Amino acid sequence: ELRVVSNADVASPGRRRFLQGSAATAALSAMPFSLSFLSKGALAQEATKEVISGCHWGVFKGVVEDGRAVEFKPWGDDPQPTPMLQGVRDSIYSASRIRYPMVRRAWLEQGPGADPDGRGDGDFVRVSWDKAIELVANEITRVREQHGQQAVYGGSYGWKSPGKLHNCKTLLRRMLNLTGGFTSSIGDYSTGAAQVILPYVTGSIEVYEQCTTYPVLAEHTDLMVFWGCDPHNNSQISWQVADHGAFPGIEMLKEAGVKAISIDPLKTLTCDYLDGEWIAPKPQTDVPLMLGIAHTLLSEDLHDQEFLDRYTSGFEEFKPYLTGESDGQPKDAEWAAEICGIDADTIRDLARRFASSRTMLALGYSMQRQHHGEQSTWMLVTLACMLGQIGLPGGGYGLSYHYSSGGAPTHNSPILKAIGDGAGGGSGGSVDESGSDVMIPVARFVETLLNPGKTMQFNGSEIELPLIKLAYWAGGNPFAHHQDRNEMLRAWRELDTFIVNDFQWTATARHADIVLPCTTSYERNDIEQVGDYALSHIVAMRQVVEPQFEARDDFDIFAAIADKLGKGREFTEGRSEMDWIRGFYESAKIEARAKGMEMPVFDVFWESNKPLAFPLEDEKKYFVRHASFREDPILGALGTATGKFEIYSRAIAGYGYDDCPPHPTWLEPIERLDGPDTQYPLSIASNHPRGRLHSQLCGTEFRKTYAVQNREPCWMNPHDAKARNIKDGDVVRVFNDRGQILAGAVVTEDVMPGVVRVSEGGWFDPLNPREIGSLCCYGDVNNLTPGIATSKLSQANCGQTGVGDVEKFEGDLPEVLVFSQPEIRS
Ligand code: PGD
Ligand code: PGD
Ligand code: 6MO
Repeated sequence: ELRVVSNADVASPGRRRFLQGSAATAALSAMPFSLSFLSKGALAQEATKEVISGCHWGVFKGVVEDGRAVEFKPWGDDPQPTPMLQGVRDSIYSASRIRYPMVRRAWLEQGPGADPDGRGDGDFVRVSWDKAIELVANEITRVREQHGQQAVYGGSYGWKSPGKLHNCKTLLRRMLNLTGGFTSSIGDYSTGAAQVILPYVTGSIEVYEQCTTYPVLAEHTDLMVFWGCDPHNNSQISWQVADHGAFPGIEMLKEAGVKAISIDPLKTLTCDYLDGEWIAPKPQTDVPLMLGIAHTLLSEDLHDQEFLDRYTSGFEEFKPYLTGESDGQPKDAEWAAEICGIDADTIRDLARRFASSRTMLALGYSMQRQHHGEQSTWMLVTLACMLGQIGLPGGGYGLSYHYSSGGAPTHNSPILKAIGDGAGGGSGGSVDESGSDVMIPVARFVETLLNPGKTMQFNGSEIELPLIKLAYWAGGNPFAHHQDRNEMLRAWRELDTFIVNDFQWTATARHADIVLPCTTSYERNDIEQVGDYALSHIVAMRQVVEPQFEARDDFDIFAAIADKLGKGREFTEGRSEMDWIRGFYESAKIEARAKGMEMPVFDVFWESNKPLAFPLEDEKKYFVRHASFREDPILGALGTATGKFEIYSRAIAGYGYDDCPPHPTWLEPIERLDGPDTQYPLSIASNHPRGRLHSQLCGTEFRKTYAVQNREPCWMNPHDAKARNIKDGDVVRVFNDRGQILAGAVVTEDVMPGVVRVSEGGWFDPLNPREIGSLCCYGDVNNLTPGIATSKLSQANCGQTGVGDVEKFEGDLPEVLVFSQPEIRS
């Protein structure tokens, strides 16, 4: 392994042990120093080679034989490689690969906006790259001239590939910023509600911040509560290159004998691994469950009044709601039991165990991706405040244990810079100098298309929804990620033009007017850090194979468009791919030096074919979240208005939103299992898939490892299956008023009765693309979910809200076509 030389490591014997066995200096001096020509054409010509690279799924070596990647071998230091890596390799070669620039025939022949119902029917015409770039550039100009720059939407949300240069989302914004302006998006689909409410409650967004580390948990925690939180599934991937540090972390808990409880409608992988206690509430009823626990703490005097007095504000305003003094309904265990389906004794028992143990409440994101999703996160923090263990080793709450290996200790590493969006931001929103750019909450794009000119409340401000005529997506799959597919299809008809860069024929690409084929990150060079929190290494993402067919890098595509619009030089700054990568590395090298570490020169790093390791120091290894605040609530004050945890928010009270009251509150969602006005008998869980990253890899051979009759799996409890005469392996139709999909039944005790699970990310494959409401033949769950917002506060998505029913599919089984090339007549 290649490591930095740290002055501190050499000087201080206490820290030296982190380098033991690594032979840092030896590794460096043994490195063959070879300067090479690092251009694309210069890919080594040996018959077999192994090339280091990285992706959302981890660091790997691409084994290349005669120019073809035959295997992606996990890196030797990966503590838990994901089996998905084989699907990753296949994404280069899969049948769903986009080969050439394509334009929808009606759009090409009749112009923008022609035959909008025909989007998705596969009638594309192949064009040359020159033609495609010209069409795109001219259309951007036309829309800006006719409708204003805000009519161009470049908010393009999604899980594009990692890499500091080939960040297609940023590159799209860079091109649009430099050539005029556009409407952008704010927020994300992952934590849209939590990231807006948490700054009011804890003073920062928290959800993407480091948790108390696993070594601390292993030593101090008695009880680890995984509340809708499944690190063993969700940390298979990371936003940057995955380190998989959650796996050894969870193993430490197991070895230390930490007791685990999983509160989840599904039996999770983490619960299984830790042999945890499984408590299955009805989906979307966690707020009542938390309130029932809180009520027990209060009524049995198990809450920490001293903590509440010293470190929080607003408990006195919340208390009358909890006791029922304000609305006549005590939120006691009996009341909660009635709603969430967990019996009152269990609820009281949970309260007592939480209070008598060193308890860590680990919350996932699913519960805030629900109607009124702000409340569950707020209520969990409130519960942790009442328990009074925040800032103590192993106690309190953690909001990213399941995500990108939060809790895996952070190394002492510099931060790699990245290409900017042309407006001063690395990858964030766009603020045009003319000030005319608009940002809309990311999940409200469909609402915007349907309601131009409407005023929307958002986080204490008002937004006038712009008229959008052109949307450009790069690095996301809205026809997978957005809710209420049929409403979305209606909204899409308002667009004149939809342009997509991707490397695979997703439903999004199929619904585009202009499709530009890009490279996968295995066909270009880049650089990235390993671990979103761990930051353990810098890895060269070296090109594994040549670009396939006519694929081009997003960088080159956007540079060409910018050039057509007169800003080519500004876009590239005259720098090549390797110039940029070298530049990012060099500035990290300078930062590292300031931290007392010496990174090898770039060429040594690049040619080493190894990730560069950074040291881990005690202070960060044993990090305790909010310890400094607990130590000194004045000097370490939180970023909230009062500097304390806010159980009541004056700011939110001031907004006066009916769907987001000023303290955590149970609000009925539009629908839920056994809800008062709910029409359907089953709750639809749309968890993140075990065998994919959202929709990524659905088009690869890896699908065969989980698909049932080539359909997305639908997990059902035996009780619900039997009642519908459904057997394991049957094709079923899952439906509600919003839509209908086919899926393959998996009958399992791992899902509670009343809940079916169809993971998000299945590719949308309408039987008749021209018909809204048509049956989806593969199983895109977002045909069934509502497109509504969580609340006026955060306007986030409600992907994990939804009910429906399931029946055995008896008709002629339609073929799944979405994984092959669309019909091409050229
Ligand atoms: P991905 O499948 O990752 O889904 O939604 P997102 O759109 O991120 O899509 C990424 C796309 O980018 C893929 O089509 C991939 O091929 C493409 N891509 C990858 N690399 C590149 C590149 O270098 N260049 C270009 N041009 N394209 C590239 C995810 C979103 O879904 C998220 S984050 C969440 S948390 C939500 N979760 C749910 C949910 O829990 N339940 C429901 N019902 N719905 C959800 N939707 C959301
Ligand atoms: P989910 O799988 O949707 O993941 O992280 P998030 O935590 O949102 O849900 C986690 C758990 O919550 C599941 O076990 C689910 O059963 C449970 N759950 C659902 N509804 C409820 C409820 O009402 N109450 C309770 N108590 N539990 C509930 C998502 C995160 O994962 C994100 S945002 C992204 S972008 C990444 N996506 C993927 C991915 O697509 N695939 C994998 N393998 N890993 C990922 N990691 C990341
Ligand atoms: Mo997400």
